[in-house]
Amino acid sequence: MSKFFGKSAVLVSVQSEFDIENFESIDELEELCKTLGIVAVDKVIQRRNKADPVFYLGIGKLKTVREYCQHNRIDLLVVDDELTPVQQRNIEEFMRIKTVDRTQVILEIFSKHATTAEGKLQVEMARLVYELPRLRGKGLELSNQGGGIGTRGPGEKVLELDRRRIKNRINSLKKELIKLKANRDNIRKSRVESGYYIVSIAGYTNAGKSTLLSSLSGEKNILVSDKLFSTLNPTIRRVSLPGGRIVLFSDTVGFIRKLPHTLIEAFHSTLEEILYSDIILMLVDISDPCYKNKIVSSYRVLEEIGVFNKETILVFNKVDLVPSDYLESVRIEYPDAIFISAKLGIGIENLLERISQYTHNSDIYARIKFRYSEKGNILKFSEFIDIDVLVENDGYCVYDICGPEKIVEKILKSIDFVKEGDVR
Ligand SMILES: Nc1nc2c(ncn2[C@@H]2O[C@H](COP(=O)(O)OP(=O)(O)OP(=O)(O)O)[C@@H](O)[C@H]2O)c(=O)[nH]1
Ligand SMILES: [Mg+2]
Repeated sequence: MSKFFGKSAVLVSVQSEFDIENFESIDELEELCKTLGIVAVDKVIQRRNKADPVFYLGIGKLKTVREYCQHNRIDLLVVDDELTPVQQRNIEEFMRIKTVDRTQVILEIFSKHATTAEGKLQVEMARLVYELPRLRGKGLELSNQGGGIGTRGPGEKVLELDRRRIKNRINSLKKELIKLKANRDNIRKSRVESGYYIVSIAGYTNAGKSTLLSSLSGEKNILVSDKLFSTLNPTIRRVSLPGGRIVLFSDTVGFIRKLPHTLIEAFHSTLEEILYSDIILMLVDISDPCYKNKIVSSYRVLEEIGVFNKETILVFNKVDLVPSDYLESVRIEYPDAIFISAKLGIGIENLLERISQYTHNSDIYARIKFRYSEKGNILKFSEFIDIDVLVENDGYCVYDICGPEKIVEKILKSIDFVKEGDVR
């Protein structure tokens, strides 16, 4: 259970005149809060060009919020952006209730949902990087007792010690994560070298990525939940395409608007799974009225992790939740997209067909003539390539094979070929 569970909160957001996205941003913040069990009692949006550097909201607005909170026994203020350490301190002193920002909310969700050793370390790292410039409290209070300007009070020393401790911990976490990354890189390298096609399912949190992986692979054991950020670390499964060819699918951490930088950095090695795939499925929840903005911010995250010029298929999910005329209008607007319901299994064949098309376009072909005794060495790749048997007798075989470049190359290198005239 999160430490904020059951708290009633007011959510505040600053929205500039030009920023149409922010209305949705606060609704999204409400969803994030719900994931932690926080009850959003009210949402306040202030229109101004920029957040106030001292109090985030204008002081007049903040006063109104303070009165509201006092009258309604609100115990938490949640701010829709990352606050500077100064803003956070000022707001808390002024409001006299706990104040958390969007980054803290997301960090808290991540820390609740991290299950793997790597995920836990990644979250701890992100949290410490966030907390380091915000250290205060005991240390600072003590330092006020410590003499006049220019002298370092006892509190400052405590603060300095805390800082050093956190920096040391960050450094040792970095080292541990580098080790884990090396391990992950090796596994990934052997996966990439194996030559199998890898499809990654990317997209906004809650778009239905894990549901899709579960439905494609037939595996029930994949965590699906209406909570945000249920999946943090990558899950990889084998999926067979029409015709029986096996490709690998990976599902990983979801995206969100204003994904905190500390998290992008900490989760970089996890997000890199997307970077090393052959095809990206960009999954979008069609039933979400803000899906267009979510598409934009998902592509932004892809850019941020360095994905350029990669085959990306836009896939609209949850078609079962929208009326058919609405669905039609989206189809017309996005003629190249695929429309599915991962939950009900609608449109899955089209999706697999599209992936098959891609794999066929990337496949390479070879006609090979080899001794019958070599047959087993070819058939062990049969899940990942297409084989057309042209000749097969006790002496030799002639096959047309087509498949991923690396696998076909591997076969060409390892097989003892029969030259013309060797066998009849
Ligand atoms: N109606 C409907 N609900 C769906 C569909 N696909 C997924 N859902 C629901 O959407 C919610 C989120 O699904 P997940 O598969 O956990 O989403 P995700 O993209 O993996 O989310 P994170 O791991 O949190 O990023 C769950 O409640 C699913 O049951 C669908 O096609 N139709
Ligand atoms: Mg998931």
